[in-house]
Amino acid sequence: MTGAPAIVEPLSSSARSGRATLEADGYVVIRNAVERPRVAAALRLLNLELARRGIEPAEVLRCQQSTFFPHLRWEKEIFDLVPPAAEEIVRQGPHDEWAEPQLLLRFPDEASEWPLEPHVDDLPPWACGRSYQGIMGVALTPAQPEDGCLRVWPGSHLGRRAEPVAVPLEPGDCVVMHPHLGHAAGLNRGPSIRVAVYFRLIAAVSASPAEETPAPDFALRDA
Ligand SMILES: O=C(O)CCC(=O)C(=O)O
Repeated sequence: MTGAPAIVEPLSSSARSGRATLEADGYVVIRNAVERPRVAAALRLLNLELARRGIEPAEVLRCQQSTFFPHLRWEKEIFDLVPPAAEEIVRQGPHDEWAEPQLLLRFPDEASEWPLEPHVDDLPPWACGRSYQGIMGVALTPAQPEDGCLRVWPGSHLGRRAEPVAVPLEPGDCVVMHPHLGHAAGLNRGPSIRVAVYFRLIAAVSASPAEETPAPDFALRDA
C-alpha cells in the first residue's frame, strides 16, 4: 500500500470511558447525543412519508422485521442523526463502512403477551465475512418501557447469563451496543408510534480467527 499513513486522533476521555462500559456491559447510553432540530427533521421526513403513501397492515408486519421506507435510508436527514460521540466509541478506523441504516417504527401492539427472545443482528451479504464494530440506536420519540423500548441482556456479549433490562430513551438519546449483545424490542402498550434509527458500522477488514470473539448462540435477525 502507498500513501501517507492514516492519522489516528487520540480518543477523548468520554469515548474511552464509553468504550470501557461497552466492553464490560455490552451497551452504553449517551443522553442528548443528537440535537433537537436534527431529531425533528428526521421525524418529519418519516411522518411525511407515512402521510404521502400510507401503509398496509401486512407491510407494517414485514417492515417491523427489517426497516421501514428503505428508499429514505441514505437521506441527509437520516445521516445527520449519527451522533459523533457514539461514532467515536465505535469506529476503529477510517475505512469502517456504514451498513444501511434501519428506520424503525413500532406501532402500538394489540397483543398482551410477547415472547421476549434475545437476538443479535445479522450482517448484510456484502459484508463478506466482516463483522459489526458496533450498533447505535437513536431515539426520535420517547421510548419508555410502556412504549416497548429496547431490552438488552447485559454481559451476554461475553457469554454471561442475565435477566433482560429495559433501556429507556428520550428523543435524541443514543444507545450504543456491542454486536454480540442479545437484545429485543418490548411490547408497545403506549399510545404512540415509537420511532428510532439504527446505524451499524462494519469493520474494514475481517478479524483474524484469534481476534474474533465468538457470537453467542442467539437467533440472528435481519438488520
Ligand atoms: O426495538 C428496538 O429498539 C430494537 C429493535 C431490534 O432489536 C432490531 O431491529 O434488531
